[in-house]
Amino acid sequence: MANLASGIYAAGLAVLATLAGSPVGFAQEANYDEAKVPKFRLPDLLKTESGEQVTTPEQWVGQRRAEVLGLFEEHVFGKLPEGDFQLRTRVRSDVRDAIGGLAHRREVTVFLTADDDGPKLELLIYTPVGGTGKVPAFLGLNFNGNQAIEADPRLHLTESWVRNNRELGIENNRASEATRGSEASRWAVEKIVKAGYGLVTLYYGDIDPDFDDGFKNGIHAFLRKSAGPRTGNEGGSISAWAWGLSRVLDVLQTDSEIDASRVAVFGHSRLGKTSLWAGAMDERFAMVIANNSGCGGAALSKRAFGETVGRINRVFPHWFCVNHSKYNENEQALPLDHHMLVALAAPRPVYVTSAVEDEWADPRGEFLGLYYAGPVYTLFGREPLPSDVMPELNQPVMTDMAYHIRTGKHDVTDYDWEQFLKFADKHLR
Ligand code: GTR
Repeated sequence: MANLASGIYAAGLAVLATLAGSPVGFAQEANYDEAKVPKFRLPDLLKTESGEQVTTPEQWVGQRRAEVLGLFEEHVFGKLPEGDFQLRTRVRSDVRDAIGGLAHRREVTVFLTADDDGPKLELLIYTPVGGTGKVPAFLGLNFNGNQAIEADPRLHLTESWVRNNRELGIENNRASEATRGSEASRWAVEKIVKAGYGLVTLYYGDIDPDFDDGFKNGIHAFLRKSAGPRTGNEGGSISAWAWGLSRVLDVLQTDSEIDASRVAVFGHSRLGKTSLWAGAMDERFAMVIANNSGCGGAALSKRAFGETVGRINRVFPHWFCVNHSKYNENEQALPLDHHMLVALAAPRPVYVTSAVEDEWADPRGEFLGLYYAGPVYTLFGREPLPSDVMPELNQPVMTDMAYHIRTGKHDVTDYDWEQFLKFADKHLR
């Protein structure tokens, strides 16, 4: 579904361009010159707020980790109320002939309350046919509804709000039949089940529609105590999407085919920012994968290359907490940087990717965000990245941390999935 997804990406860029006055204005404003990256100093990951040096895993687990998590709650993503939810599931469909007979495919509705008309999430679950025992799995949000994963008319067409996309006949925020299979190229279902893994996905708009409505809809309406405008450190959409991923993991705890203790949380782009945040907040995720996650994801904010904090907050005011905009054109004042977000995955295996044509996401910044999380892995006796030199194109490095930069544009490709599967074979088997 390269087309539709890149359509969304391009739409984001178009809004940016409009805000900047013209596409030319936009292009001129973003910095793509290494020589113009400001001098920056990363906060010390291993120094506690009271100035103590962290030298043991116990100090990280007992103190520093919570401090770092607190910084991201306060200054970046915000915090959401725990929520008073009651999870119930109902199977919508169950077939064993999906993906040319390779996959057992289930559609499962997850209700968050006792009320069928209340908030709900629609899961799409693939597991290998003929498997013995529970399998490890990938869990990731999708951009267009579950029907976009495969062009199978039996899949339920999402009823949630979707972005207008004339190219796919979406005029009025209702998904059209034309969206069936439109995201298929981003989900290597066949490779995944053939390798013996499950795949669980759901539409991110089921959790929170991706537009700024003042937080009246989605899970915010259910979780928030007040209906007024958000303030300070109240969680935005990324926190909501991450919250939803944890609810899916709750449900998977009782699944008969998936081993919930071996679930990798995966996401692309805004959903890669989300997978990092979900993995940070919920340590039950066994592995964290952030594909082309860019600004607000693995990329260092203080590098100010490609997308900046000011840009992202202006175009997507609902993604982060209100406090995050204090750092618009002021990244050096951030009391954190995104190596600290990646470090919250430690000691679990973590995979960050870039695409060479995705300069907007700052490939080098993504690599360094991962690299500088290394000391926490070392603390746990895990193997960090071997060097601060970026690997060559299409030459993944995999220790307990993994990185690759591949040919091509902002996207998820079969190549990416082949590497995730190798990494998972190393760590989830
Ligand atoms: C862009 C945004 C990026 C990235 C992308 C996406 O418009 O600037 O940070 O999140 O959207 O999610 O597709």
